[in-house]
Amino acid sequence: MSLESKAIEDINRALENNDTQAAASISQTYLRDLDSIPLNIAVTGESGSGKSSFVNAFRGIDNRDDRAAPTGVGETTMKPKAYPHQIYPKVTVWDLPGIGTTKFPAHQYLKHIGFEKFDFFIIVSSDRLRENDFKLAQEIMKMGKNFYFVRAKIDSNLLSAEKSQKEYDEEKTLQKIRENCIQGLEERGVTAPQVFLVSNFDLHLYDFPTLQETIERDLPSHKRDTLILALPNICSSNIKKKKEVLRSQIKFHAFTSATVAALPISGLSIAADLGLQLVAFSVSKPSLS
Ligand SMILES: Nc1nc2c(ncn2[C@@H]2O[C@H](COP(=O)(O)OP(=O)(O)O)[C@@H](O)[C@H]2O)c(=O)[nH]1
Ligand SMILES: [Mg+2]
Repeated sequence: MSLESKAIEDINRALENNDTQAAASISQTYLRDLDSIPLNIAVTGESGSGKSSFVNAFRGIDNRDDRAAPTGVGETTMKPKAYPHQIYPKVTVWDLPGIGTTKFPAHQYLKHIGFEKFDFFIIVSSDRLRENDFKLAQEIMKMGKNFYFVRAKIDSNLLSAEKSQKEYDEEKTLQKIRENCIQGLEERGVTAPQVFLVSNFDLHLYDFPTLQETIERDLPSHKRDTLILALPNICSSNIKKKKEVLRSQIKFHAFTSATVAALPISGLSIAADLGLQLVAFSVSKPSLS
């Protein structure tokens, strides 16, 4: 049962017992719990692959912004660095040290960065997959965590292909890169690898939207809403999803404040009205335009 359904059930039970105060308190606790659900996203890979740029893009921040993770030549992260979301600080994107720069083999590297705290990993690579990428994938798999491969800088790969190929076809080129990556990973024992081609400078293009959907699908439901609210507004479907999540939370805010306001004159009829209001909100999902 989702946290939301459980809260609605408990509120209804409290209202059936005419306990408006308990109902208000369940609603308040539900909202507080939502705010405190942490989501920790690890961004790893080789140095120079585009990790820090991905962290920035994911947070909707330009590389040149003061709040951005430093990027470019010579910008090596030696310790995991946390980048909390500006609006939802419980969502943290971690810029991890490039695996090659630490000189640790993959399993020690994962211990060193404290892999347990992360909900999932993004392994960023560019141009071609390297030995460390395979090893990282294998070790993360062993530790029972989810990971996604991001082939960054796909914009520059396409540009070179366009310049060098006689009959350039963008879709075919993308498909070929995707297949090469998947094949390479499978040959190294990574089962059903999930590969996404991304330009950190244009997240709405290529595979980033599919990456988002895949992560959302894989996350437990109570973490899914946390992720959706923190994602950058790269397309209208993101904005619609955010609207849905906020709409679901608004009914609890409305209910809490209405119940608290009603408390001095609490009684069966008021409690029943409030219960109906909550149920009405929970069953009616107006279509979004
Ligand atoms: N064209 C292009 N360049 C990128 C992309 N992502 C990163 N870069 C560039 O690649 C270089 C290394 O990126 P950075 O994020 O610092 O890599 P890190 O060392 O893995 O953190 C920087 O000059 C970035 O501007 C991308 O998607 N497309
Ligand atoms: Mg970096």
